[in-house]
Amino acid sequence: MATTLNRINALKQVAFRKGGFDSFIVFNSSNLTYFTGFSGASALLIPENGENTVYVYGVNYAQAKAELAEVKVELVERGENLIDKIAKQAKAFKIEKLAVDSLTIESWRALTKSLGSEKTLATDPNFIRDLRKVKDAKEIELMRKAAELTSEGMRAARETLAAGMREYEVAAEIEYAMRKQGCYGTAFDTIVASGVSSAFPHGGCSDRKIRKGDLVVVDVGATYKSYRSDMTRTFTAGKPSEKQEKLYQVVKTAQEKAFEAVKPNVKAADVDATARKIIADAGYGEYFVHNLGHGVGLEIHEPPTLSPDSKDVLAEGNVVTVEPGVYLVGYGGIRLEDTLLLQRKGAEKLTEGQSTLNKE
Ligand SMILES: [Mn+2]
Repeated sequence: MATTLNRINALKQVAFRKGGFDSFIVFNSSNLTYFTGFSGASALLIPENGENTVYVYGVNYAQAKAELAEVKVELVERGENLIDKIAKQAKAFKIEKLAVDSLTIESWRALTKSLGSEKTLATDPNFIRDLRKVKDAKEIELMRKAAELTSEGMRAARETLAAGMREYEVAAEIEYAMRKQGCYGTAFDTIVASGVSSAFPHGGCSDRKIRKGDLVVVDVGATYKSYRSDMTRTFTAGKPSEKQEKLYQVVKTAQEKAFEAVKPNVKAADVDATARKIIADAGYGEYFVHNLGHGVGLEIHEPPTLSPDSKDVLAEGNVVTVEPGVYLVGYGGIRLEDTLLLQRKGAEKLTEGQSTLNKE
């Protein structure tokens, strides 16, 4: 696979040509997975002149040698210091102006000291963030699969959820269904939040017994080969009340209008505003207490952000969630969420599933 070199070259293009750097060190684990497809790397040194080098500790060395064909694999031996080792290599490559994606303060200090004062060290001005926002064909294929598995999980929730069950039992059914279909893990801790807990956007999943008449927020995500997906539905245990149906329609309309607004070249803040206005006009503006959505990929929350203060402009290849919600503390909450892929003309829903409050 030439994926690693393609992505490294894309970074070189912006970081070296536009940014004026002559090398880049990747430390962030999602970024390392993005460039290498391997989750056990500790650092990746990308010099303008020299070999791209991945640093791994002994525990991951054999796997790195087996899986990484496009970069040099360097073993960090017992007793060796990773930062010193990289600095030494950087000097050998005659590196002058280095960018890093993320580093602890301690490591930053150590690297600065190791490199010496004549070298320039700077943080990535969002080069990788911007690359990762636009998914390539390979990523889209994996995200489709992750979304399909997520939809399977939601289907299981719809089929099994009933009054008398405990929240964790519903979560178990969801995760079992996704696992059976081939998911690699959950993208985040499954949320099954019933009754008063449904009014907390991150209500979690407890041993609470679901009662008749409860609103139940189910937020599910599957991971497939490191790529994630995100989906939420809200159900009632038993027949919904008039108030529940009314609230649900507000959130559903907000989501549908946001779907129509999600397009390339549109400001993410404007999509947020579209959904927020519908909820505000219905009188629930103050109860929509979070952003409309977020990017998804190797991480469950990544750029672009669909929020009132977002500076992002949406583009073809973005994968984002649209998830309006209304939360009435002491009563219950409703959220609807799907993961969308931005195509040239509009958004395609990657997660698929019925959207009704009443399960029957
Ligand atoms: Mn989400």
